[in-house]
Amino acid sequence: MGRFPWLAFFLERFLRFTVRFDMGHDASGSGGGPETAAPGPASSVGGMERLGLVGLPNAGKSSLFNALTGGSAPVAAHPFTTTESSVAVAPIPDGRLDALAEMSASKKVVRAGVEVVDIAGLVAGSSAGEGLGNRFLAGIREVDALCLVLRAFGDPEVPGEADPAGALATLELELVLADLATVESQLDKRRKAARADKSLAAEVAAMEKAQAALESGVPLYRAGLDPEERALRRGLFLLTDKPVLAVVNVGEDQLEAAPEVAAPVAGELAGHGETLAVCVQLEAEAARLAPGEREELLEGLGLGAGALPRVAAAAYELLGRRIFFTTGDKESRAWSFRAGATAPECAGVIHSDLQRGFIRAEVIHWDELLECGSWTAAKSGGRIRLEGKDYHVADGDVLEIRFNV
Ligand SMILES: Nc1nc2c(ncn2[C@@H]2O[C@H](COP(=O)(O)OP(=O)(O)OP(=O)(O)O)[C@@H](O)[C@H]2O)c(=O)[nH]1
Ligand SMILES: [Mg+2]
Repeated sequence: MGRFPWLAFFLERFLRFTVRFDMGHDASGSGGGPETAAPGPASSVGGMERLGLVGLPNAGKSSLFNALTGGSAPVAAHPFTTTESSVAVAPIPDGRLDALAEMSASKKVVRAGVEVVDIAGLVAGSSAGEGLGNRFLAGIREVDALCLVLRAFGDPEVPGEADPAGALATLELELVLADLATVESQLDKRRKAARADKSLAAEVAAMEKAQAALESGVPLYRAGLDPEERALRRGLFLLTDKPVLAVVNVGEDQLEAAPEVAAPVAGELAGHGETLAVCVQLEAEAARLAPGEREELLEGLGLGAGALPRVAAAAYELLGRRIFFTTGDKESRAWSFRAGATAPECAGVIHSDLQRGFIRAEVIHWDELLECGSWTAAKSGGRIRLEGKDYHVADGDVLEIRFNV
């Protein structure tokens, strides 16, 4: 069995690879600390991607960051409380992982996570140096997707406007201006280079399309551009060339009318990004409570499991991430992988040896496994499929990897 006979023994004995996809419909939000999936570059199959919180000062970005990650970024009722980005991992609440852990009587539960970055606030004119100036640029450049935090709550103690659609327009204008400056500074150079090297023509065309959209004030995430061409602009690190979602931060007094309050933003972003209405303050307070009390508070307010599982799930969907599980008596674990990955690639998220020595995957849908009650019962009932190297791991699959190194 190669260099790691103990590993093979361990895996044979304990690991059941369970692959599934869950958008958190029944997410409980309970249990599990801010544990992380395997770290790695964002472009890799198993790497963790970053969601950046972007908004005007006092929109509630740091409050949302703390609620999602259990972090302690400073929150205060004055603008520009946040001057440097903070990064932390938000665990993805996952009811199905909990169910698998219960089935396996796992001693430990490890959730998948998404990295969240709390970025300094933007103001009108930021792209030209107002407020904290260009500081936001670097923060936004290094994330894979944007979460626009838009303030709808009114509070005389907290300076700033309660105008989510207006905030969206202000933010988008600053991001567009910053992107336009980037494109314009590069386009002539690339055009010249393309005269000598014809293979650069497609890149120049992709830049020109971006320039046209930006000049008409449209952020690239809603310009209807060809997704394939995004890759050609990657080197420009454009701020609006990333997927987006919006969180409209509603006040406690707006909870009942939340859909109407968020409607103007939802209308603007329709077809380009999801809009979620969230009372960030309430969620942040609930997140600080012990699990039992948290559910009681949220359910008492008619908020079900709260909005954080929805935000985390929307971020996951936006980033094109999926989750697979390992489950056994030692631990049940959710692992993150890039949508469309094959069974060997997913095996490699756990350990490179599993990818290298991949033989086949035994596959069952996660809820079928639960129905069977155990892997052994599923197997003896003939419910397990055999899949090879080309198998694309599908939402809701359960796998056991056979390998030999
Ligand atoms: N009433 C009310 N206050 C809120 C809500 N969300 C945030 N706040 C308050 O608004 C103030 C600003 O919140 P932060 O989370 O610091 O906002 P921020 O967007 O990080 O602000 P900067 O870092 O200055 O850009 C704090 O006093 C929060 O307690 C809300 O839903 N309702
Ligand atoms: Mg802040």
